[in-house]
Amino acid sequence: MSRTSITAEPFDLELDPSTTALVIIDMQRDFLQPHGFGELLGNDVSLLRSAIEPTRAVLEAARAAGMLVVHTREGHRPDLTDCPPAKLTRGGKTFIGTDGPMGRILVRGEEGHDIIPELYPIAGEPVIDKPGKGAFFETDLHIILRNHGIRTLILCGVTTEVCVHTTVREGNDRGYECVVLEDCVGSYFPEFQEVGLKMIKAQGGIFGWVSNSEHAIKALAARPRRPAEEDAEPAGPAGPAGR
Ligand code: C5J
Repeated sequence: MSRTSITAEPFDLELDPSTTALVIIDMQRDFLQPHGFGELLGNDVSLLRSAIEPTRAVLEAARAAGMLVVHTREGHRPDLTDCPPAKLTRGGKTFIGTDGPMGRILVRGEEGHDIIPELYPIAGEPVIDKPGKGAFFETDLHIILRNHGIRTLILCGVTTEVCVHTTVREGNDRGYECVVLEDCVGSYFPEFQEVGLKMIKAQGGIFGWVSNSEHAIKALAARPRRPAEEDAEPAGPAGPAGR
């Protein structure tokens, strides 16, 4: 056990990097890239893209700390048999499975469904393909986390009030301590970003904690002192010889 502490709201959280996973939600081309599906719908993708660089920095810190890193993608089988009719034809319109600027919308294997190059997974990092908004629903995320002994989740990704929020709620109900990094999540709607984060940390942290990339990187870089290092401490008036 090598515990460290992350500065967070509503209060600082102790965590152990060996039992903490970085979970990066749906940083997919269609949601984030200019000329992708998100922009085609009239959204300002720069509101999401601002999360890329801080997330990349946290990803680097998590990899350096040897932490489990999990990526998720929202999408469906090419035959759409795993897409509920209510999702497929929401409001009488059909987007999922139709042709978009980067292939069929939210269909696995299509260019737009894949993760943006800046945050692309490396070997050994599980990629969870999820049919719903929450990363636990109809996926093997929970068993993967349990098999790694994970207790704490650090969350980044998009969108704050939809897939990040749903995953935090699911994770909290399953007993995980969930920390959302406010500069590493994004929404097409600034007011949803603001209130979405407030909702997580309200009432003493009803769903979890809110922190930021700087605090997360600091916590992950804090190397706890090993007993051998403490023995080597120079002896002064307050040192071992003076006690
Ligand atoms: C995600 C969405 N990833 N907004 N999906 O939040 O539909």
